[in-house]
Amino acid sequence: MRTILQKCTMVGMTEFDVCKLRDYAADLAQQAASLISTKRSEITATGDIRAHSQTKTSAVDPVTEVDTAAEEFVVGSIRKDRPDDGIIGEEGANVPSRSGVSWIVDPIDGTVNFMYGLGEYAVSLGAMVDGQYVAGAVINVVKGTLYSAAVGHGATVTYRDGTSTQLRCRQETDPRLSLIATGFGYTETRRAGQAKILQELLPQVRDIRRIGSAALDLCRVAEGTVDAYYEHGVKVWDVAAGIVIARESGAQVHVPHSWTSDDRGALVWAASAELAPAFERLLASAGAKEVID
Ligand code: LIP
Repeated sequence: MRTILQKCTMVGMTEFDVCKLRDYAADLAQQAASLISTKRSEITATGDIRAHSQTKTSAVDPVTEVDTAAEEFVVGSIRKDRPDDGIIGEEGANVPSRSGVSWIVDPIDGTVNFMYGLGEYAVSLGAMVDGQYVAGAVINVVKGTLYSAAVGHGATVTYRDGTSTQLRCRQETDPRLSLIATGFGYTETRRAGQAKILQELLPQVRDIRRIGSAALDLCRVAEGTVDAYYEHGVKVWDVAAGIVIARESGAQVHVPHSWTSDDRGALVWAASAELAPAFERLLASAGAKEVID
């Protein structure tokens, strides 16, 4: 199997370019976060943000004007700065790539938290080269905490005060002592299936955290504030950046072979190399390795 560098080189990229993709994603994510904060303040100063939202796959799957505006800003910036790159965005952006690089954009991951004013929502920008996740950035919009990574170059967290540190996942080995992040879908059928799995898992782990952003959940695995993460039915834009950040922190991240357009509830999970074998057995015993419709 060709290495990532070989793949990057095949499309005329160098190892250095992978870091440039990371840095571009980090800068653009910070700009988008600033836009989101400003727009949220403007809206909530005169009324309820729910009046500026619609729904997508179900009555509890929202999209706000700010999601759309943020994606338009990110797409416009990429089209101007990197016109040959492709773009796939949660809110509809779909631009083919001529350079071999494609950007996977979630303008607000954790939209329900954004609507309710819960401070756990993020901008997620991931870069794919030849179908491989190679770089990405995730910023917690409220806290200003920026996570970024480039394949082969580690993962870093930079705080609002400018301090930064390398990310290393925790190395817990026992699932019974592990704090597990997860999330739930937007349809009754999938939530019922997810509840059954949770009922099996909960007695066998330390505890569960459902925070509401897959992108930030993978960053929590990378920084060691949770030991593992699993979820069915997340979309590639939720996790494209978090996959690189978690992997570069030393975690294993398992994703579907391909995210098809149909909404199949495939499993994404992440854990440290030390925990992964036992956690995978636990997921399998709870029936979590199967797709949930
Ligand atoms: C969210 C995911 C989260 C999942 C939510 C939702 P969105 O993405 O990041 O993990 O549990 O149901 O799908 O919709 O806020 O971009």
